[in-house]
Amino acid sequence: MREQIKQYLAEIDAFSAKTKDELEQFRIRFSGKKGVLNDLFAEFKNVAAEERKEMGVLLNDLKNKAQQKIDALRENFEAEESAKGDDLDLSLPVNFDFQGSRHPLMIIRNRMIEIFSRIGFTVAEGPEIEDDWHNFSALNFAPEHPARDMQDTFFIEENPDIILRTHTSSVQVRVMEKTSPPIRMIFPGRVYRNEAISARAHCFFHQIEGLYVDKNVSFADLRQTMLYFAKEMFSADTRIRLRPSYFPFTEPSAEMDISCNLCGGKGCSFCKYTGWVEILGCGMVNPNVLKNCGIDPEVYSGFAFGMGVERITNLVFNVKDLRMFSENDVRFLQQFESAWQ
Ligand code: 2U9
Repeated sequence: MREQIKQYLAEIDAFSAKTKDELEQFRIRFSGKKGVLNDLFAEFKNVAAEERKEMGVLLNDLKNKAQQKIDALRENFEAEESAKGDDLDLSLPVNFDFQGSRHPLMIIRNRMIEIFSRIGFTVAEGPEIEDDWHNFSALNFAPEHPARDMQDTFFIEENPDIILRTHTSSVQVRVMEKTSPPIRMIFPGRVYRNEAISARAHCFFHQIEGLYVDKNVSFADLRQTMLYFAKEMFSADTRIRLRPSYFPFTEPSAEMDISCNLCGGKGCSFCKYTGWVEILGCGMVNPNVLKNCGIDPEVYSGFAFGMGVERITNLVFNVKDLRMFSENDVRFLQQFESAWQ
């Protein structure tokens, strides 16, 4: 028996299987019901008492070696199959539970970009951390303007001031400093203001601003571009109205209302019975700003506009509380993508 075990150990040691079938044959030969191991254990009953201990150890060692060989070869085959992708079942149904949805602000932002891109506006982005020049000084803000105050703006460093941008106008300055007209671009991005958080205000929001600088750009071009945007964004029968306003970076400046898209201009609680809803600010780029950015105001003129993506999204989707946009509640977020398409 000792000699037999020795031969089997050598056989196990030398064995390797090219196919799973060969491995199965090997398993049956050693571990099967009528296999080598069962035969040897049956014989073990007849071993003389003085040899039993030694034979028991040898027999158990043989049994372990056979099992180890089988396990190792089986693992090799499994690893090979998984590398080939044979265990990938492409017919399994997709798990829809974990599908996300586009954020309502991004749905509206993309729609706005699409509308302006149809009339030749391209997109530019810039840094959220800005210096005083690009956020305030180049834009003709007076030295004592309240927006420069820590109460209104988030400061990262003082003297020289490094801040979180309060509008994307700083990107317009950066573009104008290194591009000569014609410039026809829109500027989407997140902006920050130091405000107490409520249903109507947050410490950050999203803007899209626009800029068109060329020879002979007029207020009529501004008005017609804004009318086109309002009709495409809301509905073809939307009307606009421009009210005089003031911004340091535009002159003349205006605030723009659209006819209320809930009551069609007749008057309702949404438009506070005026028939009009404010959506954006705009104006002709102040000549001082053109000069600050290295563009000759005697040769070129331009219009600019700015609007809050949250405000437009509220109007389109009738969202009442601004805070919903940053709470990450999927029950809120998942309502919009399918409603829009
Ligand atoms: C440059 C020159 C002019 C961008 C403009 C507005 C008017 C405006 C507000 C709307 C709501 C900001 O999001 S909001 O709070 N914006 O009213 N923005 S004109 O004018 C520029 C910008 C850059 C170089």
